[in-house]
Amino acid sequence: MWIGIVSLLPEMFCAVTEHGLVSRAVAANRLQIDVANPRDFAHDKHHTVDDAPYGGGPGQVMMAEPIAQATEYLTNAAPSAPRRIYLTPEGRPLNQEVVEALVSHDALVLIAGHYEGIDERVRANLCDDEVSIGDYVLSGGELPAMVLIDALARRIPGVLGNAESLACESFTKGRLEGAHYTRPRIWRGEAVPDTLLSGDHKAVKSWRARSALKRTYERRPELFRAQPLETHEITFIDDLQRGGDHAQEQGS
Ligand code: 4H3
Repeated sequence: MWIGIVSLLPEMFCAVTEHGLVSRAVAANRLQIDVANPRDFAHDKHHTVDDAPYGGGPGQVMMAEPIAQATEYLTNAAPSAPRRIYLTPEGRPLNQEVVEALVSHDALVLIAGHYEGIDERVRANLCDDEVSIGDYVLSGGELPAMVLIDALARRIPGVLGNAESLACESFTKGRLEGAHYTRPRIWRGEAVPDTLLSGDHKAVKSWRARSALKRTYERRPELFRAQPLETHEITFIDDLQRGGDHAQEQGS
């Protein structure tokens, strides 16, 4: 996968390109990242990239031409026609489904704005998509772009190692993850649930499914709308509501 980034603060992306999973994806040649700075495409003496908004009011707006040229430079550098995405609170909410759809693209250009935002004509003519990482406003689109890059990188085939495998993730679709434990077996007086030590793979699998279900029921019950409860899950939820859940015991 190839990702181009339009940003006034290119150095910020070192946070992902030089550390962790994304840097490994780049080193393994499964991901290429190219950054273009609109300031390098501003041809006046002061390399101006922002101006006052028409109609007045506070703040500045990113001028159309420098962003357009940076976007077009990256579009030409891409290995195939990129999907061009503006990061903005007005965009489609990012979720795993959006990540899975975007990772199927060979090339993306992510546009990070600053100030009050970018000139509307760039959005209308040079962007194919708008994505939001949540209902809050940030000072720039760089952090949302990095959030998207991380979420994409871990879905590129061959990027996750064995230790981070996705084997579990697919079959718990539409549920939060359940509880996880590692050594020591007793930590500050608190023991790991017995089932997880039993060596009974079927029992462990069922314990984990119940742990995930309990957490989803307690914290994000609206997730059941998209991924409805199956019959055996309803039985477990009924048990939970009755204050039961004896099979689960501690820590779920
Ligand atoms: C995205 C971008 C929040 C998000 C962003 C989000 C700065 C967009 C500027 C930049 C505009 C003003 N904030 N929730 N901020 O994904 O270019 O909003």
